[in-house]
Amino acid sequence: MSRSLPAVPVRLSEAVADALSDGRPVVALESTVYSNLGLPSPDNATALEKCIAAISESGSTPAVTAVIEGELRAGLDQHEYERILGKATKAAERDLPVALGQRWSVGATTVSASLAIAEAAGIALFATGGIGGVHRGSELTGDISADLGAIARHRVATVSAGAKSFLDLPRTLEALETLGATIVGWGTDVLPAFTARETPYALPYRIDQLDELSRIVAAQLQFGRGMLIANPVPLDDALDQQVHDEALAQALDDAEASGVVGAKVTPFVLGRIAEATDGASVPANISLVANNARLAGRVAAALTTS
Ligand code: PSU
Ligand code: MN
Repeated sequence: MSRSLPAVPVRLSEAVADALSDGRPVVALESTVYSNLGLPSPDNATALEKCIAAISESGSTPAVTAVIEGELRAGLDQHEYERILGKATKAAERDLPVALGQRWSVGATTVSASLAIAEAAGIALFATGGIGGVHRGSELTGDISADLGAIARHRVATVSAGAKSFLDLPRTLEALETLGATIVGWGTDVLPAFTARETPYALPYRIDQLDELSRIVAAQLQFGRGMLIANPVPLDDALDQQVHDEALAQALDDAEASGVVGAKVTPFVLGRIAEATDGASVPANISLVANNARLAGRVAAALTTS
């Protein structure tokens, strides 16, 4: 006799619940990148507004994920946005049971947590900035983001501007392959790295047509698994490569010297890069995350019309 598992409890906003029950397109967003852990204030609010607008303009409904007052949420009401923009606790997928059990007031969901929530809600597309991955020096520290396994495992397609530039990018690609995560480049042959459009690392597939991309996503969803769509930062907003590389080298040195480890590494390094580029990394960051939200919205819309 088979018994079904209890469903993961996700509270949907009215707009998201209506869209899902009508079969209209929905795009999930994470909340860590918009919190004090991702972007400095007030740029975080700008980024969130732009992502929401980009999804709406594409004809899809935005569903920001978060933990609020001990509940998993997909879709927040306007007055609730300020909760995630402020001080929040980082919640990866493994933290969600604790966030529920301890009734966290605000948990900012990372990529892995957002994917778990999106899948439970039945949302097929998810947009973020740059995913977490295999950290440099992981052969010693073992630091590999839970984002990677979550991208492969959950039945949701993720749009990101490749992986964050401070990661070990070749190992990140290898890990995605090992996990069985399908990965395609949107208009690119190589892996983009966040504020950089290009890296030397080839992707297995380049896709240039939206209908082709949406057919691939539809097929992937039939397998009940997830995939990564690597979408380069728009040309005009990419960070100068040399400026970026210098800031990154400094940020990584600082992280090591300060003994930062674990979940604190990503927020620390992102903050140091913003400082070292005199804030130039921030407009690039806003542009790429909105660009990903737009593409996710277009794919979600194409999926429902095909
Ligand atoms: N990309 C950004 N800013 C961020 C993150 C990604 O531009 O803050 C967050 C995402 O939520 C991602 C998380 O899931 O960092 C990865 O953290 P870690 O490396 O600790 O797994
Ligand atoms: Mn980590």
